Amino acid sequence: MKEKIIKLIKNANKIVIASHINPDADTIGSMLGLGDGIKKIAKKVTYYNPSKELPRRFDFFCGFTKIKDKLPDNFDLLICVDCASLDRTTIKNGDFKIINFDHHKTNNNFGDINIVKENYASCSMVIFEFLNDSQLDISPSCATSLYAALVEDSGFFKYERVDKTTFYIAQKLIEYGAKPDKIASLLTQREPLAKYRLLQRYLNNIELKANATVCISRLDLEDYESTGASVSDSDSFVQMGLSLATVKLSIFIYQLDENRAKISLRSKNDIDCSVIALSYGGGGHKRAAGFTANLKDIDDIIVNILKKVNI
Ligand SMILES: [Mn+2]
Repeated sequence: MKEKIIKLIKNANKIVIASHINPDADTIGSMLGLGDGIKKIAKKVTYYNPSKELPRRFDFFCGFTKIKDKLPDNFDLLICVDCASLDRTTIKNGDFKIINFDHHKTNNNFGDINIVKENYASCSMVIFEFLNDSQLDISPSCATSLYAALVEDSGFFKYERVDKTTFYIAQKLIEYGAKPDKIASLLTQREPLAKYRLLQRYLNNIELKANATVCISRLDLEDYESTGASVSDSDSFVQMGLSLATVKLSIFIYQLDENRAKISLRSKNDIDCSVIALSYGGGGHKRAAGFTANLKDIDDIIVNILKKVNI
């Protein structure tokens, strides 16, 4: 399989590496780390992300400024990273081969070649393994992007899929030049005040339901506008709801535009967020998942989720 991928990369005239909409550190770090790793064997690589705005926190990843929100007119190979389905990239099928590197259990194997490791805590671990096993160069900047992706997607080694392989790959990335203290500081200690103004509102809006086992909070467009914060500033808030002692499911609803909101889910114990998200057309992992819905349907959806989880 790896040889086949190397051959496809070497033979392609134009390669697009694509990351998912509403990007997180894992999709951006996997994309840029992979691009850096294959630069000696690839003719031309374009980094693609469909979002208009990228989180500034990732600006230390190698190649961050080269990410485009437009596709080249033509390309013969598409490599998707951290995408459970092709529509996460917003790219439609076309006259090109697709390689799919991922770690989502909900991945629908949309590629011509699929390397999906659902036991891995991050997609960047899948990318590391591919580069390492193929004897491709892993530069310090490549290791930095892959390590940053790994620590952020694993909640700094806190989440369920963290195991000895996670630490083994983290160790290898440190050997290749990733600096854990610097990366942690760059990821977590450059927050804008607007984010904390928005967090005040998130905390104020918290409601506990179902015997305080479900935490629900909601932010509207007005909250983002009046604090000056962006949607990506609230990415981590849902996790705070889950930090409460009695809470087993944290639900965070945030408005995307006039008609739609995103519902983000995090869980402890046996609640499978990906099953809930899938039933509303979204996806994700057991402990972390999400979906988009019409504003007018939100209240009914919440009632239904509360019925379903049964805690
Ligand atoms: Mn991921």
